[in-house]
Amino acid sequence: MSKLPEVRYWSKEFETIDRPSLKKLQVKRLKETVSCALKTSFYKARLKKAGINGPEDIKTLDDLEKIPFTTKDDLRECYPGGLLSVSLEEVVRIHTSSGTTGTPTVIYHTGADVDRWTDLVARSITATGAGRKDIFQNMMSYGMFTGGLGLHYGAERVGMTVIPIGGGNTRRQIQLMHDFKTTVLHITPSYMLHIHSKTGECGFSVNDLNLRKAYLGAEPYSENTRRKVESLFNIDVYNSYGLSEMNGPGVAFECVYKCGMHTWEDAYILEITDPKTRESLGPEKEGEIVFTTLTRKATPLLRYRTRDLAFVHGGECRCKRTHRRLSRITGRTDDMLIVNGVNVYPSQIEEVIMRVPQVGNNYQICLEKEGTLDKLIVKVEIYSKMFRGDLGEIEILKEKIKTELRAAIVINAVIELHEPGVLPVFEGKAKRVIDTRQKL
Ligand code: DLL
Repeated sequence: MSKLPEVRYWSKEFETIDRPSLKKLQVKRLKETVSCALKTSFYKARLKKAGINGPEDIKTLDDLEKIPFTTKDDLRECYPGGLLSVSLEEVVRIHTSSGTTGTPTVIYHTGADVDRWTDLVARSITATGAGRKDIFQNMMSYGMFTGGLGLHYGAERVGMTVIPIGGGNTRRQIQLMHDFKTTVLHITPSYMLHIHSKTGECGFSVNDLNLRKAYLGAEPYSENTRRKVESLFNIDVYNSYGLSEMNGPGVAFECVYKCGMHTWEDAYILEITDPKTRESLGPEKEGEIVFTTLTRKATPLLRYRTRDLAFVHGGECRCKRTHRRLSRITGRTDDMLIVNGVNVYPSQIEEVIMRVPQVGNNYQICLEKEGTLDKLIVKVEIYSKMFRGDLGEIEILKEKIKTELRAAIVINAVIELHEPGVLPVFEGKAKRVIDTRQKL
């Protein structure tokens, strides 16, 4: 791993813009966004009620507070065309969410919207030190999911050699990584760990690969998982955050210093708000991420509540970018589990199990009812050599994980240890939590 990272910029002027100028730019773009939004009946009614009839009602960033929040339910109610603010002829692309949890949400893009998104991705890739010499294997699925196409266009703009394989087909992935000497991967953390499990089976070791970096995102993962992937593959891992409502990937990305994700504030206004009081929070205080698009014309979104929880790092980054750094996503306002009255986030469980060296590449969190009580079962794959040794060691390991979990989450979990390959594998976003309690 590199010791003294070289700092490169894609659009230095914007990336290192001084904060007062950035704020001025944000006000200008917010006015334009409000104008755009007012073309939809949804925002026209919403903004009018809030006393905003035109861009002239936005004078400073403090005026943002007058704007009501937009929620996922609002987007669903507007499905399919209620938030489209240009004529359909101007639209070149549509992305929708999968709709597995209800009506899908839809985001329309004009050609210029896609172009600006591509530029943000190119900027993000360059911030990690990658460039024209890199071979980029994009293991995120293409299609309505934004992970595939989003990075694809940005990588091509940077001039990388792109392998657009998409998700799945693990053997072929590994073979291509080997044959084309892939240097950079884009992949979910869970699939990355699976790739590691399968590399040996395909007749390769990580030393046969030419991998240097991986962009991991699209699902939550802990700092311990980052470290684990870095040491398993001997590469640098960069966190990448985004959501389809804000285009997709390329909203916030780590630079070579890997100390939080620079959020591209010339394209998005970032707010951290208290999920209960809605009060705006300062640096280092965790709350819900709220975004306002600043450059998107086809589907402007104002103060969109992401339900993702994080905080903004204080201080400046050594790379000299002035865009604030978002912490790792610590959970979602809707993924908190309540186990016998105790609140716990899946990320807290992952943090503990992924620091145990014997733990392999997969785990699952199950919640069941036992009588009137909740039972938390943490199923963990461990390296198979453990099963060949003294079985007493397995019992000791179980106890160790149980004790460490209890110390972190104050819950007595049942620990199940499994051989590799037993738990379900996901080629896209992993489904880690199986909660059957409601069904009883
Ligand atoms: O997952 C966009 C994306 C693709 C981001 C590829 C990064 C890489 P959605 O399918 O709309 O879009 O899901 C967005 O995924 O609100 C978070 O809850 C979660 N998420 C995305 N990136 C991260 C991350 C894409 N780095 C939802 N860490 C978001 C934790 C993440 N959670």
